[in-house]
Amino acid sequence: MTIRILHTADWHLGAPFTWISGDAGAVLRERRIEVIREIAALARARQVDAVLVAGDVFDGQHVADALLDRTLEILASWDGLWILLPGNHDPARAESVWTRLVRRGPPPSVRIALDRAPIPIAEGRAVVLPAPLADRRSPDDPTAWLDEAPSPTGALRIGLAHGAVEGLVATAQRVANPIARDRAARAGLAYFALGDRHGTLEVAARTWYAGTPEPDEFRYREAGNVLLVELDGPTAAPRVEAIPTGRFHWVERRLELAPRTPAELAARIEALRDELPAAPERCVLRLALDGAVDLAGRAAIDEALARLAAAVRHLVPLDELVLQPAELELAALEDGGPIGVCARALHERTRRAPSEEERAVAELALRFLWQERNRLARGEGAGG
Ligand SMILES: [Mn+2]
Repeated sequence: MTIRILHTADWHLGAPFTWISGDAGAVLRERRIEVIREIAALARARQVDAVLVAGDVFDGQHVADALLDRTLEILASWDGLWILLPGNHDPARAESVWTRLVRRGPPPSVRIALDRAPIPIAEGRAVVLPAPLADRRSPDDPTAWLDEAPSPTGALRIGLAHGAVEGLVATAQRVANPIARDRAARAGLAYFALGDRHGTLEVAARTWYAGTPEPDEFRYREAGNVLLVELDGPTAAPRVEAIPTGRFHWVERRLELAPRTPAELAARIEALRDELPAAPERCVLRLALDGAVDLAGRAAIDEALARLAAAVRHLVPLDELVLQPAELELAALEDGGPIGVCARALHERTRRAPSEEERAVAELALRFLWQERNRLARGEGAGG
């Protein structure tokens, strides 16, 4: 009879998003918790035998007690078996987020895989072999024990681990928490459920990273899923369905800009909205701007960026634009008084500044002068 599980990982509950200013951080924090309620609903709707959470359930050891209570309340909304694995963000130390959770009295349907001990599921027709992490970084393969792990005759063997499959990321350094790429074959696993990588990926035969159910970084386009896994037998190929659960899209774009009319430059920024994979309020956008523009173009871009920032959930600008005032613009600043003198001096500064930082400061000052000059020309008065 088919064994059916949900495989998920990297919930990172309590992730602070402190680098995201304003309300967006709070919205993203809240969403990470609410997606768990949707996973519970999926578990019920698809009638799975267990939900396997492959590590980094919590973002760290010091998440608030209130978050632990709320997590238990949400997990209780499905009364089937949850198996939670300690990962590198929430390792099973002597005192940890897990010992705190245990003291709060989780229901029997919530199993925390603190030890390298098989956990039977589906009335013993399958056994989950967990590889909990006890430290943030270890040079040893935590899944080595799976090769020799005992299991009842006839029971399917399902591995559950958190770490870096060897060879997945090219690096000269030794990776922490390495996992042998052929572990599933060596340990006779019908399926190997992994966490750590936040994108969804079939990394080897029978071996999957579920990815995080709610995206939280720009690197992975294929994040935001849970995996419904159906196992028909110890040698049958697993049937894996990626079910989308993510609400927010983390999108990266790069624009190379050259001097154009202000309207054209603003239109380039505006056009980004139509290229987003979802409604702007469901997008966290990192926008790199490269190239050179004049003062009027720069002002148009600033206004367009402000409109874009108001439309998307959060905008992270990586602004590398170089300011190249047109001769006409510099002439317009020549008022025969202090503004003209300052503008010429600042323009020289932008071209000869000894450091990138000083050049940026001089550009900012020049942009400010340009704004003030236009305000005065419109008769609005300084600072109005
Ligand atoms: Mn993680």
